[in-house]
Amino acid sequence: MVRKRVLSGVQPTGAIHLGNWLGAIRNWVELQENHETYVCVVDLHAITVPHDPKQLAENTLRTAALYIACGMDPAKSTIFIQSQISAHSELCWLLNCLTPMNWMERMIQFKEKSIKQGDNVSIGLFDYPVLMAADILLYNADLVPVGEDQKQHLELARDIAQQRINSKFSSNGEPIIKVPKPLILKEGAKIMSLTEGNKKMSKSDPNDNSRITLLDSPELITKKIKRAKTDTTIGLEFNNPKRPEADNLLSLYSILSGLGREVVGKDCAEMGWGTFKPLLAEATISALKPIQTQYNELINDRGELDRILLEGRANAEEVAQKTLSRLQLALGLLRKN
Ligand code: AQP
Repeated sequence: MVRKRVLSGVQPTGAIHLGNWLGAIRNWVELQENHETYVCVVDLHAITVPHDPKQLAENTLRTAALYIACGMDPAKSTIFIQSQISAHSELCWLLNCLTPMNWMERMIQFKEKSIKQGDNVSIGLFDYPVLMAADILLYNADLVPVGEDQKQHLELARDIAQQRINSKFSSNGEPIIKVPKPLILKEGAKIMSLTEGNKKMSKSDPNDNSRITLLDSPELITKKIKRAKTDTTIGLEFNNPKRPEADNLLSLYSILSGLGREVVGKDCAEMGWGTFKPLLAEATISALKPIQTQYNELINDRGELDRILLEGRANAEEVAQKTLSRLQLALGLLRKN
């Protein structure tokens, strides 16, 4: 049976945290078992906001190593760095010329992210969804795992592929570009900030205490959990909108301990925060330990990491160049013989 192709990625905008792992990378690890999985570190997206070049290079490498440490298997998946495949930027330009401005003006994430940047909003940030469309369309992805915040961007990629490319430029009725579908995952884990229960955990939150990163030491994890925002109610519960912190920390505990929601819901129903927090800290430290061990091995064996990324790059390059050439031809751009 032909396996469906999936594409996804994370921006190296900071240290990978529990939200990135539980909401994204963990799902890829399952998907790679019966899908053809392409995952990249989307460093070109990371430069759409102000960045430190040294930090970006380091975060890019760390993110790739963490994909593998979390269980992405180079023998099953293609793992690569976005900017090393020039076709992403080239396709982005072609798509820019085909995408109506008013489609872009509707993008909610741009409106939200641009507010954060004040006067420093780049054209790249505005163009982010087109670059994301290029990422997806280059690899003929059948499916793209998307959370609520990325649904609109995937819709844009589908509209560009269908309405602006296939229906306008196909000379024989055959699609030039595959139109991807969203992959809505069963149990989408949205992890919230440790310091504000209604805000998602985020790499770029200026408050380090708002997130637990996958490389935090046991001491730091314990300290961050100890400081995490709580309320004055005794007993923890899921789904009480007035208690977002309780819901978030209990959800984290149910996933990280492996006990599941039903068990922890019962076990913690009458527990005070002082008893609960050390349990959560212990579960977090244990869950991250194997990842940290594998990460340390890999990051200290640069030869192996480079080899994996080079192989991923070669696989990705082959597919990406074919798609790019198809569209270049369809648009009337003369190709080299
Ligand atoms: N808090 C979260 N809970 C669940 N999933 C999350 N993801 C991010 N935060 C959470 C998922 O991780 C992937 C990474 O996406 P991204 O790097 O492209 O950007 P993002 O969603 O904007 O992630 P961050 O960590 O919040 O980064 P910054 O601060 O740079 O914007 C996506 O699949 C996302 O759903």
